[in-house]
Amino acid sequence: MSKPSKPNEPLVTHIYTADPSAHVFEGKLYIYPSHDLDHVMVSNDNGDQYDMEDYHVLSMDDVTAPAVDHGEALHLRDVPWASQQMWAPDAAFKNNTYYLYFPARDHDGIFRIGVATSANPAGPFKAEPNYIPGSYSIDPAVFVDEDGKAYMYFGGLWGGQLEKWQTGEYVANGEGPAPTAPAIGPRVAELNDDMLTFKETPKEISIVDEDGSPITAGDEDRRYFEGPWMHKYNGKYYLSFSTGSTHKIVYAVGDHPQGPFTFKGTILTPVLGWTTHHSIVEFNDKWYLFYHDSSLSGGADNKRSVKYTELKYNEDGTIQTIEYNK
Ligand code: FUB
Repeated sequence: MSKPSKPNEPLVTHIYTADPSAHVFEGKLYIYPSHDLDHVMVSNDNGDQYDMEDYHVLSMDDVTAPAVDHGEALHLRDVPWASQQMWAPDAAFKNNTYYLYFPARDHDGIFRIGVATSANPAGPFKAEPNYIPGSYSIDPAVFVDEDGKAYMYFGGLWGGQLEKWQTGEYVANGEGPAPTAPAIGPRVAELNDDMLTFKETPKEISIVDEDGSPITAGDEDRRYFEGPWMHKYNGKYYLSFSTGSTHKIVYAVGDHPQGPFTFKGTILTPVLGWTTHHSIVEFNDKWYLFYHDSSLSGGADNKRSVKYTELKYNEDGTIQTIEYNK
């Protein structure tokens, strides 16, 4: 049933959706969410409860129009390298092609990042036979800069396995740094023009405080956890992300797409449900935050719903904090 969209209400209620990556393609808003399944799962720190199997793409003609579910855009069964858990995706447009980027566990249980292509922003997408060589962990976000260069940001702690990649190789028992040591940063890699491969070995991004000191691993109100997003505003690069265990969406600003970035503040206070995950998009001269919460399911961590709200800047370019209302 289609109903008009309103701020802070689920975009769709016939399925659970999460981890929204919003883009303007062909004059419309397209949202690339995870598709949470309506099954009972016990939550654990490994994220086993997020056991998703496919993606649906949503679109909106404008922010008051009903959100349209375009149906199954890609299913696990059609991804040769993947075994389970299709987590937070993103999409990009280049070369007259739409690219869907998505994390999933490979047949060894290691999270990798894959890509699938379509001529249509709503899909269906056809997966490449292998994951992106050199990719690992979760939550890809692809940003195409004004000069046409494309960058992938990715990585997530705990279930997202980023702690296991500190040496550049997968270390099965790899653990996070001491609380006083610099936090593990998200990764960034420029993409080749084909948008299917990395041009370089992924690098760790540096996030520092106003004094230039690295944010530490024990600083859970500010350290990177998962869900990176990149947007550009007035020539500055805004890296925003989830703090995971403290459940905030926060941001840091830099002069270059690969950083370093200086921590600035909170964009969204904790939502109902353990995870928080967002994207930021400009549409018809306004800026919007797409996010999710677990209100529709009454608080089930693994049954989330995508919503949006307007995002506003202060004159100095800082972002006004959005107080979550259940
Ligand atoms: O949806 C599964 C995982 O939960 C995502 O990849 C994370 O960002 C968190 O939202």
